[in-house]
Amino acid sequence: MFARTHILSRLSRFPSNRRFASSNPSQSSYQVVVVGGGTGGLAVSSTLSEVLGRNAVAVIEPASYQPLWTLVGGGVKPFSASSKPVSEVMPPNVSWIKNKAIEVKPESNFVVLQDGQQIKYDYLVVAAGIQLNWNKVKGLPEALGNNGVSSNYAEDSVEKTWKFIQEFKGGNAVFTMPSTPIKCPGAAIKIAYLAEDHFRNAGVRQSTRVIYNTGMGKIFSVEKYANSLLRVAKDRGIEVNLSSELVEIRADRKEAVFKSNKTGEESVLPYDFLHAVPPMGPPDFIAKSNIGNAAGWVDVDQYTLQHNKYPNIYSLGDSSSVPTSKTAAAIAVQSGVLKHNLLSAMRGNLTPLTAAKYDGYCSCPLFVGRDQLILAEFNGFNATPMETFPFDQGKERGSMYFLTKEIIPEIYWRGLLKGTWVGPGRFRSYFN
Ligand code: UQ1
Repeated sequence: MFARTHILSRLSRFPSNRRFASSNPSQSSYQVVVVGGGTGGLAVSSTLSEVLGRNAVAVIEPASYQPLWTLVGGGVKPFSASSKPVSEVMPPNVSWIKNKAIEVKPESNFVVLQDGQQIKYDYLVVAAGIQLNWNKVKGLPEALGNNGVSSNYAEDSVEKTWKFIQEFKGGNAVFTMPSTPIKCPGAAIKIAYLAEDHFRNAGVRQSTRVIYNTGMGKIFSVEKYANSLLRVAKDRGIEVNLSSELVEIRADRKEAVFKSNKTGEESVLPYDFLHAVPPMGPPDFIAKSNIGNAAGWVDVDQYTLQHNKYPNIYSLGDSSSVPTSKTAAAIAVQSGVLKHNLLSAMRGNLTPLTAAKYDGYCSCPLFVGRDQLILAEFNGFNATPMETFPFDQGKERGSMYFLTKEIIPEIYWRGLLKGTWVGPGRFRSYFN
């Protein structure tokens, strides 16, 4: 719920930040440095910069961030609705360092930028997102955007998805999902449902095979929604193949090569349209900085989001080791927890008793057709449903489609990025 007043009520307890007050653009020391100006970085820095004042909080972010791409690729929203320049979403009190963090020195409390500059911090928040590893699929980087191959995960091919879907004349429409964690794990299959819906309306469905090949062993991590997705796939004649990982695209022959994650066997599938979701992984600088776990994600306590080794480091969102799905809804709840705990730590008052704890909440709005959506909400720690509304959210509904298409984008831009939306927990308590 909207937490601004809650957090700002503590404002007066903070000493003003005179130590760092400076308009010097080459300032190289901040109370809080946030690596990443995506959803998590902005949600946290909005509030912290308001509480701590000017020149206290820096955000290191080289590029822009665009959510909503399933809807762009599916022809539901224009690209312009999905993207805003970073300058427009950066909180006013934040010092925006338009550069890339290449290493953190956790023993010395500074971040190294690409140009060699060092930025010192008292507290560090890592919200660096997830890395798209296009090169891990042979032929994919070259194929992307041409001859029926697209991805909603690439800025320069997301609009091609919709173009290719519209131009599709029948044949094999293939949708892929890797076996790695990905951001927005429903995205790979949502676009299959949206495309299938369009093929039906365009009169090409009968001459089309719609094939969803996922490297994962399940269609969805939560059984309730997995069953819903399988039911819809069956009704709509979408072929679902599990443990089937895209390993190569031979664009010249319009062939995709899949490898079974069970037997290791490879098979070739001709395609007329292919939507690829690339393998993803943690940003490389985390392992290099020795702040990651064995898999390379920032090693934090899954409840408090505080680093397991360095107490002045926190992390949320896709780059953290928190073992839940990588969704914006999860970031909303995590951002509330992180801000509470970081501000408590700054006051010298973070203890097991005062710490806020992330409850594992995640949500995936699963489009299954032009006006039907299954709003999956669940505890990512134990894969059980955690639904907000007093009806069965395993069923596809027009109301949930409307909520996701029209209301959640407003919550995202005006609430989450401004630091005031920390998830629907209060509504859930009210309805249930
Ligand atoms: C949510 O809070 C959120 O973050 C803004 C999303 O990301 C875009 C979501 O998709 C969802 C479903 C929620 C949860 C919100 C409600 C109203 C159930």
